[in-house]
Amino acid sequence: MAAKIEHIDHHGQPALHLATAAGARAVVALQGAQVLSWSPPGGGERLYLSPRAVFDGSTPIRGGIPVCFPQFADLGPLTAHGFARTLRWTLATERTGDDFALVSLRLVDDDATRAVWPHGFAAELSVLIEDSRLDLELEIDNTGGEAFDFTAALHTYLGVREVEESRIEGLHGFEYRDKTDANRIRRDSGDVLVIEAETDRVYHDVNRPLLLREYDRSLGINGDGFPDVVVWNPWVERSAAIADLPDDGFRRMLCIEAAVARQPVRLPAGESWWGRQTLVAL
Ligand code: TA6
Repeated sequence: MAAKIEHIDHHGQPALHLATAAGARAVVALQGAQVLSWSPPGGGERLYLSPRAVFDGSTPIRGGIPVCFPQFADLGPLTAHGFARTLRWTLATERTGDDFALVSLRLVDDDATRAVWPHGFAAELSVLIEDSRLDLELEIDNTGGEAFDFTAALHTYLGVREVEESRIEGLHGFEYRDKTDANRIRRDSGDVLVIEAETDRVYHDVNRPLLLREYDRSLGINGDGFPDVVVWNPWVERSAAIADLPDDGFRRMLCIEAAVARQPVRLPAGESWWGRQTLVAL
């Protein structure tokens, strides 16, 4: 049996279901080119999708892997995390082999995007599942006549069994901006990062892979092209204040995001940029 890609309806919205012969699975919504689910062969779900996520085709979907573009968070005048996550992307490529399934989705500028961000662009997100790996690659082309600046992220909501029991390894020694503490710049000094309070950090220039350890499973996380790593957990009070997250939602999720945030990318006319995040179930 070869890998398979099916067009499905997911909570009333169009999506793609990817499956490999070995048993890896993923669901990708056309809205935002957002991966909503991923499980490696023989393993359980590795992403967090809020049970209160709204699927109305225009509200950002809480969970999975939102694509933030052309603005990360509130680093500019656009709505938080930019418009890419609320727009419907189009399917550009679907390919399968014996042991992989690949789709790529595209978003290009139109009157509505130019009204808020006056630039010509083409964004393409490729999603590959192969063996125990999920690979996401975002390519941005400047199709307009002038250079533009952007920030971006793959805002990955990892599913965890219990956030306080999870350990992030690999961030020791890196500088970060702490959004929970007036954006102070600090340096990570712990051997591992354990989430025990609201955490909202942009780690700068992280040039090594990370490991997320849980009781009985681990996940390798690698970024390429994205210089920064964001670690976010809203904890008790913020979780309760977020309407599309259950009050205890923070216990089951941990965002480890591949981002370009500290320094915007300046993309000259006619040029391209790409960034990738790879998750490997261990
Ligand atoms: O990436 C972290 C972050 O920017 C946090 O500050 C937090 O607000 C989160 O993203 C979620 O943002 P959203 O707009 O999806 O509620």
